[in-house]
Formats: sequence, structure tokens, C-alpha cells
Amino acid sequence: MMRLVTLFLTASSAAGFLAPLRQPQSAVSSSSILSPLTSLQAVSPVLDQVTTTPQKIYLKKDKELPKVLGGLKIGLRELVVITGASSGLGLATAVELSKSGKYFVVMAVRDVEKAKKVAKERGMPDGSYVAMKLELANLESVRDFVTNLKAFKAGRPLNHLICNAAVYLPTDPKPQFTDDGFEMSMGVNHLGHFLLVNLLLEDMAKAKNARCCIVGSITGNTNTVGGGLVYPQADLGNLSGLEKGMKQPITMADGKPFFGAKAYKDSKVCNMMTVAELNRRYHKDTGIIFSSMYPGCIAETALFREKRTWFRKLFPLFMKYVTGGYVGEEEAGQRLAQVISDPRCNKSGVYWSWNGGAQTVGRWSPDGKPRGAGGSGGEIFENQQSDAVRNPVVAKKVWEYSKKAVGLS
Ligand code: NDP
Ligand code: PMR
Repeated sequence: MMRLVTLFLTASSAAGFLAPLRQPQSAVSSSSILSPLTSLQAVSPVLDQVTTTPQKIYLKKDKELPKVLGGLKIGLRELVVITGASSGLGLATAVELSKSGKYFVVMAVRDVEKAKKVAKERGMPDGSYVAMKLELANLESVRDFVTNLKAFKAGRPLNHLICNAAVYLPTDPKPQFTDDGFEMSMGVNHLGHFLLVNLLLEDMAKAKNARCCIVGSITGNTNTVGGGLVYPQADLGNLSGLEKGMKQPITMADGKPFFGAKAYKDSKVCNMMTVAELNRRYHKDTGIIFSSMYPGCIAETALFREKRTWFRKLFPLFMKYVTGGYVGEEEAGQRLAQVISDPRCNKSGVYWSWNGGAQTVGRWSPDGKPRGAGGSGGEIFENQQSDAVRNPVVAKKVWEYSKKAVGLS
């Protein structure tokens, strides 16, 4: 055990994770623009109201949709949209909810064929889900997804929305940008979801007991060891990057040089602040339950695809046997599904966590409060976010700047 701890700490430290003096890599290049959709050819649309340009593909390839009367297909089940449902936590949640028989799942994914394949592999019952194109790195795709969803659900309200998709790009020396020119982590994890939620609020307001969960993380919260002691820390600074619109050459919310690992954590702070603002602005009038959650450390997901092989091998062991923060995909999926389905989660503005990894409860909270490392097992509880995440003045600014960035104001 000690050898494992030493090995991971040494390797992590050598890689700079515990070295607060390491300078972030600074590289902003307009030549590194990533345009994932630009090479795709236009094909004829299947839904009349979807207009297409040569840059975009949406539902057009999905032969399933024109044949389906979505409203009928959904039946008496509650309709839930899950972004990033083609792998990891999102897929595990989709499996859990679709198998319960109570929910019809819209898998909102960037790769529809992949989603269909994994849904079958994981035994999601036929007729309990549909895969729809959503490319969060393209705001037009977000808008088209909403149009297509409305057409599919044919006037039914949207019961639940889970914003789960994310990218983590800690080793990119240069920033990647979305089609709209936003730094990729901020663009996909925060701004794409920000637009999506705003466009779907009206449909959710029509549902009884609607719930909207945006997945957060311990690593965005500096009141924990995972978020507070491991470099880099999330920090939105003076928000000058977001205020200026987050478009290239700007790469960070604080306006500083690009630093991929921090960009992810900053985006998670924005996710959690968005929930706080949604709750403040809309809960009372719409009845929608807004929440965020930390699923535990699901150390084997594709989120860590950029990490080196040694890290991907050691990280799950470190989380299992040292921090007690490890949780498997299936259990994490049950947790996120619980936030949507459990009557105990019928409370808005909460950041849900689980106090599994019992021996670590309290031990890993710098202020000694029992937060839990989120490991397997344990009970759900209302966690407390860091002061920085709970700051209402900053959250309001994040809301306003984000609105402007995605063209809502
Ligand atoms: P995965 O990489 O397995 O899942 C992320 C999903 O997001 C994938 O389905 C991916 O699609 C999708 N996605 C990525 N980019 C885009 C895009 N541009 N447009 C649409 N979809 C996109 O990671 P996890 O399951 O681990 O992460 C899920 C959530 O959990 C994230 O919000 C993450 O921040 C959060 N989280 C994860 C933790 C962990 O320990 N793993 C801990 C705390 C929070 P595709 O399948 O095509 O790759
Ligand atoms: Mg971290 C209780 C201690 C704890 C917890 C719960 C996590 C969760 N981590 C903890 C501690 C440590 N981590 C320590 C002591 C180290 C130094 C060795 C450490 C390192 C570390 C790295 C390098 N941890 C990481 C990384 C990542 O690249 C992960 C990350 O930040 O992804 C954004 C990560 C994580 N640790 C966690 C969790 C949940 C992650 C994934 C976070 C996320 O997806 O938001």
C-alpha cells in the first residue's frame, strides 16, 4: 500500500500536480482552430423545420426519427435528456433510467451511431430511448438539437435534463477551439450547456416536478483536498476572459494564458454557478428543481483519455486504496439517476454528494467538515461548495457574461 501511495505521489509530483510554482503552459495559436464539423457534407434533412448548411449534420442521418411518432413512443414515461450519454457516467445513467421503465431517454450525443451501438450493448430496452445529435462545440448544433427535440416530443413537456457531457484536456500544449471560437473545455462543458438549458427551460416549466441537473465536481471546489490541494486550483479570477466573450485568442475565463487542466476545473465552477443562478432566477416561478452533483471519482472513464498510460493504470488504484474516492461507472450512474428520481432530491439549489469511502469522511476536508471523498457506498447528502463557488456576485456575472457569449443577450 505504502509503495503504491509513494509511487503515485512521486509520479504525480514529478508531473507537476503538487507543484504550485509550476507555470502554466502559455500557447495561444489561431492556427490550432479545431472545427470538427467543417468537413462534413450536407445531406437532405429529415425534419422540415431543420435548415442545414454545408457545415452541419444533425438528425439527417438518423433514419429512425422520421418513422417515429415521438409523442406516442414516449408513452406514459417521463422524458429525460442526457448529454454525453454515449460513454461513462452519462451512459451508465441512461442505462439505469431506461431500464427502470419509468423514463424515456433521449441520448443527446455527438456520435449517434456510437450511442446506438453502446445502448444495445448495455441492454437498454428497445423503445426506451432514442439517440439524437448534439455537438456542444457548435452553438448552431445546440439550437438544432432543441428544434429536433421539440419536433420529436410533439408538444409534450420535457420532464428532466441532465447536462453531463464534458472534455478534460490537461495535456494539450495549445488550446483547441469550438466552431464558435470558444476554448474547448469552457465551450463544451459550460457554454454549450448554458445555451441548451436556457433554450429548454420553457419546455421543462410545463412539466410537473421537472428536474435539471448539471454535473459538477469536487475538483472545482477548493474546500476539498481533491480540489484545494491538487494543482492547479479552479479560479475564475476577475472573469476578464469570460467578460470579453471567451473567444480566441482568449482561452481562459480569467484572461490568463491557456492551461488545460485549469480550464476544465474553471468550467466545472461555471457549471455549478449556473445551477445556483438557475435556482435563484427560475425555481420559484417554474417549480423546476435545479441541482448539481459530484458522482465520486469514476477513475476509469474516457474523461482521462489524454492522460498517460501509467496515470490511467495507477489513478483508479490510488483513488480506491488511498483516498477512498473511487466509484465504479455503474454505481455513479445510479447516483446521477437518483438525483432525477429520488423523492429526497426534490429540493432545488443543492449540490449532491455521497459519503462513501467511510473511513475518509471528514479526513479529506481541510476544515474537518464531513464531506466524504465520494467513494463507493454511503448515503446521499447535501454537500457544501467552496466559498468561491457559492459567491453570488461572481455567479451573477458568470451568468450575464455567458448569456452574452452564447448570443442570448
Ligand atoms: P466521459 O468522457 O466518459 O464522458 C463524457 C461524454 O461527453 C462522452 O459521452 C462524450 O462523447 C461527451 N462529449 C464530449 N465532447 C462533446 C461534445 N463536443 N459534444 C457533445 N458531447 C460531447 O467522461 P465521464 O463520464 O467521466 O464524465 C461525465 C461527467 O462527469 C462530466 O461532466 C465530468 O466533468 C463529470 N465528472 C467526472 C468524474 C470522473 O471521475 N470521471 C468526477 C467528477 C465529475 P463521446 O462518447 O463521443 O466521447
Ligand atoms: Mg485527485 C480525497 C482526496 C482526493 C479526491 C477525492 C480526489 C478526486 N483527488 C484527491 C486527492 C489527490 N488527487 C491527491 C492527493 C493528488 C496528488 C497525488 C491527486 C492528483 C490528481 C490528479 C493528477 N487528482 C486528479 C488528477 C486528475 O487529473 C483528475 C482531475 O483533476 O481531473 C479533472 C483528478 C481527480 N481527483 C479526484 C477526482 C474526482 C478527479 C477527477 C476530477 C473531475 O473529473 O472533476
